[in-house]
Amino acid sequence: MTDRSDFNASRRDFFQRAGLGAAAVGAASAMPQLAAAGETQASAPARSHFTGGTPTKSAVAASPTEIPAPISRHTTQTHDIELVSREVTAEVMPGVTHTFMTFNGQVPAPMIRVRQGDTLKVTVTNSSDNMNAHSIDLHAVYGSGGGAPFTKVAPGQSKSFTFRTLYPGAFIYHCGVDNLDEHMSRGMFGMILVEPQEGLPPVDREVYLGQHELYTKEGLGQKGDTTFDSRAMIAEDPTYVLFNGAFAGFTGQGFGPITAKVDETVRVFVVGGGPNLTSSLHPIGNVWSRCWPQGALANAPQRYVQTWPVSPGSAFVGEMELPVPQTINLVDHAISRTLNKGALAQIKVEGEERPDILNVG
Ligand SMILES: [Cu+2]
Repeated sequence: MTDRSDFNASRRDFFQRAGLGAAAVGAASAMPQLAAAGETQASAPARSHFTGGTPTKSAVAASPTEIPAPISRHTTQTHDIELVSREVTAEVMPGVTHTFMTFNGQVPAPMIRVRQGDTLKVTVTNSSDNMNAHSIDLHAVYGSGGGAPFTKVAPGQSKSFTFRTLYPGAFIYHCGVDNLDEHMSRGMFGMILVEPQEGLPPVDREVYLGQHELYTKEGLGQKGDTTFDSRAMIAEDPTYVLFNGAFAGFTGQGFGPITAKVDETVRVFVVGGGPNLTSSLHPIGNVWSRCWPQGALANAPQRYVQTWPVSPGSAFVGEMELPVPQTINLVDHAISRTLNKGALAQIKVEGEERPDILNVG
């Protein structure tokens, strides 16, 4: 049975502390231990730029800052890309587990970062202890099914194909089997970033997130292992809406926020795993100074955009300036999904106050 009262108490408390929905949530409730845990994590030694700690073995959440470095070379290259499908049981939130389907054990799948004109040999291996067939469809591929027909592998099998990247952009890749909607919901998606030949403008930090929704037969927050609910998926009524497979993972209540410093520029890559919901991606207290909707990097960026839809089966690249210290809540501004279902990640910007820009009182 779902213990909704406990769950809602913790949810109200959390979002109140996060500065979200304060008017709607009423009085603060207990769970101060979570705030304390968040403070400890925030002061932990840095790993890459992500100081919130490494996602634990019990989670599939990919660290949002452990991504390949920007490309500076001016020549083409050939890459061997090896992806292993793994079905792993991990926590959606403390005490709630689900058997995710993944590439390489993480959600989103590893960012593949190449340059326009590069050649990729992609190998998909299906772990012998998996229960399902898997494959890969990359939206950076000219050709049948984006590679899915050539890479469908039963447990224990391995298949490869080779393609050349002819156009730039940030694209999704995902499992392409017949019930790919379920496989994407359960985590089988990631980004392939094909940088334009001239590269991307330099920034101080880059962040990688994947939004998707998970459909379970058990109610929101119900403890224990959860089973996938195909009916709810077809009705597009998810239990959880997540970044990186975790309920509000990159916050003080989860692994800790992503960190940055005043006067930096941060670039955020978001891949829309869906399988059904379009994210209304908004950075609360900031704006996308430059963004490339749909990850279409060949176009001039849009300027000063508040919210941009990130469709399922697509991607988004946006950059923010950080003139003042603040905690930026990255949300799906279909806001019930953030307030109730977990679609929240935080970027904590540290540095000197700028009263000439923002002065309280
Ligand atoms: Cu699959």
